[in-house]
Amino acid sequence: MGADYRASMRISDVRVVVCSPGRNYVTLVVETEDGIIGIGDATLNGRELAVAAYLSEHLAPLLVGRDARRITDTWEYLYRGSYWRRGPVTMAAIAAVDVALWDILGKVTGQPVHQLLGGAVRDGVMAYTHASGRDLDELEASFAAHLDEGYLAVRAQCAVPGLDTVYGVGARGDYEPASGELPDEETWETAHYLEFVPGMMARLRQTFGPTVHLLHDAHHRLTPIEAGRLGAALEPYRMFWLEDPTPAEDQTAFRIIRQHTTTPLAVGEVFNTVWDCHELITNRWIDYIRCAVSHAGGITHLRRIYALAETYGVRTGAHGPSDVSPIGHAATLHLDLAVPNFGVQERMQHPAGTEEVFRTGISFDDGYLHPGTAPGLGVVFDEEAAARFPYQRRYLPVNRRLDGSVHDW
Ligand code: GCO
Ligand code: MG
Repeated sequence: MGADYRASMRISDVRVVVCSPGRNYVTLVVETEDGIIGIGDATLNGRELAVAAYLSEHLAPLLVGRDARRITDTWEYLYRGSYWRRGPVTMAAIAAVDVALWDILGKVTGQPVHQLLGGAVRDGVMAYTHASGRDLDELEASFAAHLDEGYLAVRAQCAVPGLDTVYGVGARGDYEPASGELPDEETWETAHYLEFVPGMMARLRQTFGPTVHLLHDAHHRLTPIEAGRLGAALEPYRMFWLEDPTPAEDQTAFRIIRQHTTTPLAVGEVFNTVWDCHELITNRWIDYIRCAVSHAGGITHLRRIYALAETYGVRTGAHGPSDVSPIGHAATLHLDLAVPNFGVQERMQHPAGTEEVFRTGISFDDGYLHPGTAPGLGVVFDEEAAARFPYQRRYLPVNRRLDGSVHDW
């Protein structure tokens, strides 16, 4: 057991640590007066210091002296109490506070967070990872390697003939999007992409057979009718999902896509609150909601989004790229274990160095992840190690069409 649950649980210290072990992470550390430490992830790729300042300048003074056990009340205070609601910076900051408080509650009660959420409804969390290649042979090799690692679901991205650089494929075939003192520029032309992708999926289905789950991310680049056409062209390959077909802020775009295809649709990695997706869910325009704990107000808010989704037959597919820190991943996995309408969980390996700063109990066996059973989130954040990896400014790429105009990245 952790400390006596009836003991005072006043928050005595709140600190924000920005570090860059292989890539940038923003971590919130909340300490109670009896020495219990909770941690939360506030990483917002390419805009890290905006969230760090929101936390240290605006939220930390509100937290010191509060009872760490009042998780929902704190969420309401920070969300409703700010007047300026929503948005990625605000909701990443609130998420970090929320997750840190769940971590503290777990530690003080001696329970892993998923027990506090009602207990596990599954033994493990099916994960998908990223295969990518500079051509189809390289993609196929990458895909096969992930199947050998045990994955049952794999996302496939490939360079597109006629375009120099595209989303999901790095210079060496792998992919880590944020880089550079200034943004990299990638190229785009929808016609080239639409011409290429159905053949890529045909080849993967042909090579790897009928049972592997195939995923693909269009990364918010198509118009609704283009997305409808792509979804229809992919129907023979029985995709697990087509992700982010159109720019995500336009919910009604999905009504048009839905009229044209039965390929399952997933969206949500850039959403911050239920107000970004309530129309998508209640109209059943999507099949998977992909918000991340770290960007959508923490466990407290994401479980509400998931509950709404459950009512309308929409399953979860939480965002899990390397820019969600191991703390954010662990929080997501605890929620994944506990919700009935779980679908799949993204898993992208963190860069080397990350494990020196964040030590987790996360395991991966035969395609399934588990966050472990240690009290709280089960993640140790080593502040001394973090200090050895100072922040480095990094940007996500910008996309330009072949005529030079800026396109959605
Ligand atoms: C995904 C996403 C990411 C984003 C990244 C941006 O599906 O994993 O599209 O790779 O590009 O999170 O910071
Ligand atoms: Mg994506």
